[in-house]
Amino acid sequence: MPAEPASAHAADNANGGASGPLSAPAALRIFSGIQPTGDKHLGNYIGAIRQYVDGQDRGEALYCIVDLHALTAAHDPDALRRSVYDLTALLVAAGLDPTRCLLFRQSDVPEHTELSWILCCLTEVGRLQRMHQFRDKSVAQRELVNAGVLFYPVLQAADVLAYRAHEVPVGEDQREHLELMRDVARRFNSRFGQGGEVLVVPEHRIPEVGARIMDLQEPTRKMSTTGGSEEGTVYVLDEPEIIERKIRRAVTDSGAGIVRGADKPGVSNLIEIMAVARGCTPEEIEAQMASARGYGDLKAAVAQATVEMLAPVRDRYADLRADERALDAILAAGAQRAKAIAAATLTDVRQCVGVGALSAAPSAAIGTVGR
Ligand code: AQP
Repeated sequence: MPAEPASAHAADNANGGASGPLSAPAALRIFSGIQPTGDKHLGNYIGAIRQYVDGQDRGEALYCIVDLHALTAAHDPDALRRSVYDLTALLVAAGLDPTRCLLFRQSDVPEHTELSWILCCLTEVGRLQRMHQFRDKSVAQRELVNAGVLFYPVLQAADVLAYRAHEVPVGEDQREHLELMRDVARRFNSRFGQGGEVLVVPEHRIPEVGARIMDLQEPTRKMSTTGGSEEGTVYVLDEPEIIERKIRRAVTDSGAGIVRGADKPGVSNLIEIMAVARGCTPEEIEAQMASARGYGDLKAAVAQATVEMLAPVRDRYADLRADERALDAILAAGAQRAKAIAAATLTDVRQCVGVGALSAAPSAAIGTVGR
């Protein structure tokens, strides 16, 4: 299913990015982060994880388990460590291949937090306060809205910018954060780049179908780790019978037509899920379902397609999760290689902003204007 590349750069590279070993120079560098919180759901899978797998064939792909972002919510330290293993196993089970991508833990590369502080000093507090996610989470965390929730998008910007990534595969809910990231990169370059592009201004890559999978019980709100309904959230590792039950009980709309529409959020959501699971367009699903007897038939077909899509992930997960040493080895190797890239960016960034020792040989990314 094609995704929406944000610009000509991403589109030009969509089929021409280097694949294969990471030692090859990157025509297209792809980066995305994912939180090790809660159980990953169908929205995460369709909006993000599926795109990660696809990215391995399109460019130099780096994927980061953002455990530092997870600290913005109340958490148990041991559970957080376990969740990093859970997510590593899930991502590998879903098709990430550590020989074709770089998979690592955010906290293993301290350059992220250093860059985050520098970028904080270029970001208006007012803009952070107006971000949708901040407003939603600060309502949800009424007792203690920690500063990490406010600065969350700045750390996210640092994650991506530290790698000079060109493209960021995400779901629709991250569009606003990507815009902030782009503005911060532009501001850094115009203030400190001396005419060069020290930080690459990245493009989002949002799937055309499945960018915003909705809660099955409340189809006007997105399927979500926090705040969603249990019955309306399909988890990637749910048993087939559970998936079938949740989809069978999905809230649908008045009228019997199996077509998408603004007044049919429940049916539209089911059609989109099925289109992704079957690898065809929503229009094709509407045509296939034209002779269906009603929503019952639609739900049965969506349930079957979803179970079939997720079954291979579920089948591989248990064995992968059982071997924590192997998961550690994947994360350690990923972090080592990620650190080499991020450290080079940070050398330039320090040089530009005037902190740390003066570097004898400035990188080509730093412009010559004004020198
Ligand atoms: N409903 C969704 N549809 C499509 N894509 C989605 N994503 C999240 N929800 C949907 C995408 O999943 C990626 C990982 O997001 P994350 O690291 O923020 O993980 P999360 O906390 O598990 O995501 P949630 O479910 O969005 O949590 P809440 O709502 O509690 O904050 C991102 O690329 C995101 O776009």
